[in-house]
Amino acid sequence: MKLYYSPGACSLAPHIVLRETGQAADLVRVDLATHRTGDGRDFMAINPKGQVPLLELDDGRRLSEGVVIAQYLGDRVDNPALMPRPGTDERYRLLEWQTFITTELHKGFTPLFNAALDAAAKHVLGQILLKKLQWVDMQLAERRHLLGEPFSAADAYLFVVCGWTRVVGLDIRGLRHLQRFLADVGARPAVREALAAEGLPAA
Ligand SMILES: N[C@@H](CCC(=O)N[C@@H](CS)C(=O)NCC(=O)O)C(=O)O
Repeated sequence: MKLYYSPGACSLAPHIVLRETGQAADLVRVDLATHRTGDGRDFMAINPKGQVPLLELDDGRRLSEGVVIAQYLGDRVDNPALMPRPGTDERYRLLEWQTFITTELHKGFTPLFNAALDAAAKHVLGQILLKKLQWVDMQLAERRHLLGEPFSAADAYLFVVCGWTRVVGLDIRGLRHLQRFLADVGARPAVREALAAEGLPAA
């Protein structure tokens, strides 16, 4: 398999799932500004959406959308903590969290990276995002990870999007349950390996 990624982007979430489940894939770096891959190919010809992550299977089929890629990778191995089995209550809880993270958090961050948006607009959008992160912080007061005790694919995704707060200057230092969660997840060997493989500092 090949995982197309950009360092620290949302592709880091399925990358963590790969390593947590001990599966191998070649990492292909993509420059999102030029849409060129590290080996000089036109990424738009590979994924016309122009977005990472993209997973290329050994038979050449390609899968986009990070939440789906994480589920695909999780379903290939027997690890019901990381990826609960289809049809179980835990699986629906996982989907609930992945959907919340992708629609409410991930896409809430996207305009904050947009250089064309002015500071006032970014402040308003940042405060909306902060309210959602405060709610997540409250959820983590009662549980170690999003689904309870075990680490799941949703935790990998939350870890990645929260890392962007530092880049966009959103102050979440006061969210102590979330801080504990981020330190905890950042210390996982698979997470450290994924960060190092993308050339990123440890969390
Ligand atoms: N719906 C997609 C969104 C992926 C996405 O937003 N990827 C960003 C990086 S985090 C990207 O590739 N941005 C470049 C672009 O949109 O041109 C998913 O969840 O996988």
